[in-house]
Amino acid sequence: MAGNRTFTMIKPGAVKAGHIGAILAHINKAGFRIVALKLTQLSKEKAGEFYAVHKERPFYGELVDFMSSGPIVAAILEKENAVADFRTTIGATNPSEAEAGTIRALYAKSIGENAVHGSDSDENAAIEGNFHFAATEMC
Ligand code: FUP
Repeated sequence: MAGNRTFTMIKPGAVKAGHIGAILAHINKAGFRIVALKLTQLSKEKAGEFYAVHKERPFYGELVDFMSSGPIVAAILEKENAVADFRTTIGATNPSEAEAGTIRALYAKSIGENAVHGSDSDENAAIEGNFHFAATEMC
């Protein structure tokens, strides 16, 4: 994974709103290659595990409820400088602060329901990608 891969999820709100196709097209146009891709639904337990780093934060319960509320799309993406470039492509966590034209500015409803996840480090990209995909599912 050394620096050229990141992990993303299209979150339940954006899936329910019918934005899977537009968001994947946006990701491809931004220069990312899709290495792994699946439509799935997280159990509360799995969502809690994925966001365990936020366990003590006041929004943790709502975050886990939201992330397990419906289908998500999980994907591993490849591009030079993938983690930082993808965070630029998605914009700030709070969509009201996200730069115009970013995925969150275009498709997020609120800071809690912010359309997509993007890994924040190479280390977490590898951990999160392995959380969702077996090696045989990475192409
Ligand atoms: P990001 O790395 O941009 O996804 O943001 P964080 O890791 O800080 O937060 C992870 C998720 O927690 C966000 F996508 C949404 C949720 N969150 C809130 O609901 N409220 C907050 O104040 C911060 C984060």
